[in-house]
Amino acid sequence: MVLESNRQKIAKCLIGCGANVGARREQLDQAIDMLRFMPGVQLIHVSEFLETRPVGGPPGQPPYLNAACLIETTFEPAEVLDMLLAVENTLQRSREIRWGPRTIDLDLLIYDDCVMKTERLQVPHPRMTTRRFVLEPAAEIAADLDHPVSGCTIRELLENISQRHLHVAVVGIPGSGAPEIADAVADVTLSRLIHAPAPLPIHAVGALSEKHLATKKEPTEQLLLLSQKYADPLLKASWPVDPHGTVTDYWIESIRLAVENNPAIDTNKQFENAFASISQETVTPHVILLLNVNRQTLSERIAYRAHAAQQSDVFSDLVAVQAMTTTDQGIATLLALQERFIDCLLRTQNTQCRAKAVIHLDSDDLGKAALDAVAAIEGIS
Ligand code: A4P
Ligand code: MG
Repeated sequence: MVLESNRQKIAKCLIGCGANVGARREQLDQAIDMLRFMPGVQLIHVSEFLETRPVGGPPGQPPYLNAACLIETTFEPAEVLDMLLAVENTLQRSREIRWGPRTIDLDLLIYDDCVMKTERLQVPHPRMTTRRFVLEPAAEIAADLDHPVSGCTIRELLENISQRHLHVAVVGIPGSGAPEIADAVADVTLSRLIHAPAPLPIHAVGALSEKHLATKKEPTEQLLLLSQKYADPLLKASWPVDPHGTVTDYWIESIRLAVENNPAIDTNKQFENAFASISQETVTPHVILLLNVNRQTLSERIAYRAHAAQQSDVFSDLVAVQAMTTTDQGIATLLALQERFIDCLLRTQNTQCRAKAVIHLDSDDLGKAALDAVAAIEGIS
């Protein structure tokens, strides 16, 4: 029977462990011993314990001891989470502040090739790809283990965040707050900041009449000029080697995604080929911070900023779309593009032009999104 054979299936899981209050080493040892003697679990490897700087959470926290374990288990993912929570509870873990000090924290990082998201469990762990305190111990015991979303091994993920000059791209539709989040990350990390050289080519089909559709199509040459402008600061040939990094509030592939399936924009094989050769010359971002905004916030934000956008270039990403986005059709066009970003970055295995580390951030509250973005990038050092 299906149920029976599911139960017999043995899954390989990577578990992340951390502690930053109390007798950290003893607490980690106790947690690992509980896993060792858990029925249905076989403990395969345990990494060394690594002292790390706290990432995110309230300031002034003591340093962490972090470790990773590789287990084999017949438990389903939700059962593994229950087991980890039970071990945490036994070790008196209290939950007062998000990312606050803790006697023990056990995270399910990877469960075979499972990709899932429910209210209480997301696998692979959504923040692991930019966390050195996770990847270093994990690489020690499971360097060749695959991370199912990125299509990379743990070793490759660690190498990715160990580049000397990192490129972090903040990606989102106009109105998602990409310029603001990029500013915040560049500020904190002392990185070079590059704003999009021009707005994305976005037109709502409904906002243009049939007659306009024929005359207003963005010609291939225009799109290629724009693509070249996006590419110029990111050329591999002149990529810096200093350790401060570059933050951009755009991603060159956004142009391709913005024009794809949009009948208001004229693309053809010639465009696709020429675009591919421009894009190939650029550095693929090492990390993408992918912003997600909901319909309500997007409408309010655009309406509120429409006036300001005319007065200054602070919201320059919105100037070009402001006329169309006040319509429902305009908002729908932007949200459809947001879906294509998510599809391209999180749901497909197309890793050629895609960052190895993609962190999904909810940008309805820009203050919180900025804190989460900064924490994701601080986790790299
Ligand atoms: N949850 C969802 N997915 C998972 C998963 N894959 N593994 C839910 C474990 N839990 C998962 O977690 C909150 C809820 O997340 C759980 O009840 C579960 O249903 P929590 O452990 O209660 O709270 P938390 O850990 O404060 O929140 P969060 O967002 O899980 O934090 P993280 O991402 O675990 O980060 N700095 C250093 N140097 N070392 C660290 O170990 N850890 C954190 C915590 C922050 N900074 C750190 C470290
Ligand atoms: Mg946790």
